[in-house]
Amino acid sequence: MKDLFIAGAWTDSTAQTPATRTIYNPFDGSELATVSEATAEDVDAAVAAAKRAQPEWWGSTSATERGDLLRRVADLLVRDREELARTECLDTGKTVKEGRIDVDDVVSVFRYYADLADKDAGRVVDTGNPDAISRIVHEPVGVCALIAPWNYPLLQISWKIAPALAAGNAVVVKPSELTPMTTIHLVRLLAEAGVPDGVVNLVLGSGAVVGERMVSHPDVDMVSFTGGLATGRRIMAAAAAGPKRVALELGGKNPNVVFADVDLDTAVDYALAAAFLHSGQVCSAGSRLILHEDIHDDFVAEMARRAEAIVLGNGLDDDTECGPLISAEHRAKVEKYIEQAVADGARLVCGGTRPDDPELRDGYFLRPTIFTDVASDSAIVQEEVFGPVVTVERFRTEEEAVRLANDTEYGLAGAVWTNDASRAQRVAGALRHGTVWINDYHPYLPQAEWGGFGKSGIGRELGPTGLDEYRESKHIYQNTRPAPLRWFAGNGGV
Ligand code: TXE
Repeated sequence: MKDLFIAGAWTDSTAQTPATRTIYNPFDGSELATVSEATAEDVDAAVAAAKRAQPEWWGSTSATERGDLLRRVADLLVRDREELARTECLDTGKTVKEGRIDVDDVVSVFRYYADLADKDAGRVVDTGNPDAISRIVHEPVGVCALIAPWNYPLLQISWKIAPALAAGNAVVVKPSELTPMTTIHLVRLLAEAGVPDGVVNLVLGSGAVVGERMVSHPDVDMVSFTGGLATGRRIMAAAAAGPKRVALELGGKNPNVVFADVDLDTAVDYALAAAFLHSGQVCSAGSRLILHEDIHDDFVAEMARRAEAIVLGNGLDDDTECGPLISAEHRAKVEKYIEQAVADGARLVCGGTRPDDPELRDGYFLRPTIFTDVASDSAIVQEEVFGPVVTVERFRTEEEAVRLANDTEYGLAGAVWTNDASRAQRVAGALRHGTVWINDYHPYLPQAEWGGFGKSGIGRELGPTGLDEYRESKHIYQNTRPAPLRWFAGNGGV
């Protein structure tokens, strides 16, 4: 079992006793694979390989060539689409259909950064002096540590790898210890596409050992992390010792605001997808539904009816609409939030328990759950639950809707539903969230920045800004007619 990729070679852990980790299928708890578990020394070797390889990679390739390489990776992802989608399903519990959507997204992200790689070579700056030339060029940051979570393993690591390579960096990659399988596959494809040895390195293992070593390593110039707020804080604190650059995507508590003038059928349909896609384990999940009081009761009744009908099951089955949560521990955490909400006086409209179906007994399932009559300052409304749980609040005025939608420490994404075009623009403008959808939920585009206000993080992924995260700007100034300055008049007796 050689699952670590260091300096262009697949290697095993250097641990004294062979270190491995078992990967489980969250649908039934069955064993999926056993993979190598890296040590801190393996991380050191990966960082050293990246540090050696990066100057040569940057110095010997043009931006166009780096773009061509990313395009070859995209083609290989297309070739392996079905296998990747299936692996993602087995590893995360999501449906194969969702797995395919993830692969398609990743393909378009690699193609987007392939196209962008050579489009911005910097700019010329006016010096105000005819004898001076000034320009801004972009250079890579250096060695980047890329750390991803378990909900969208292939997608989230690709959002980091593609721009990092386009910019000429070398990377050390760590997927979540729960879901390494598609990242291992992706690294194989990167090697097949011709990434030089040492430019992409893969280490597997826990956050406490492998992640911490990546973040604290003095030769790592930047950390890009997607995951939970508590871990994000630790990473930022560790990076401060460098100091080194950080990019953080830390989740959200995202409002979905619905005014009374919308088509109820459509808005309910989207509210279900917003809240329950991938069992709510989505950083932008619409977990805070904010309804106009005139439609509140009808909306909730219809949404609950449809939520009860969501087909839970094995992601490999065509008729499954929702898979399990990622692990027993994570489900227990979500169940605690549900218990607490009930204790706090929220009204449980549907769900709140595990399904009865004996076929789902061994998986980490939870029924789609809706709470009404929630206090806006309660944990269920304010904290990221990251499960199939949505809270419903009601509003009377536009002002109240905006206040509720912004009543969060997070600020990743949100939506407003209305047929009043002016109101839609007013509300979208007033929301303090990194992405706002009007009459939609969840779409994102490789060419549009993704990231959060407030505690949702620092920096942006995707779009041109997603490339800038991995570049330094350098100012090169040339005097074309150098002559003595005589600033110090007495100097040299002149
Ligand atoms: O994530 P962690 P967890 C949220 C969600 C969830 C909570 C905790 O609310 O309930 O986070 O999930 C690595 N140094 N999100 O504990 O710990 C870890 O190995 C360096 C939102 O599973 O953030 C994994 O690779 N790395 C989110 C990655 O960090 C460390 C998606 C994410 O794990 C580390 C997932 C350390 N000290 C959870 N500790 C989103 N933004 O989409 C852990 N890691």
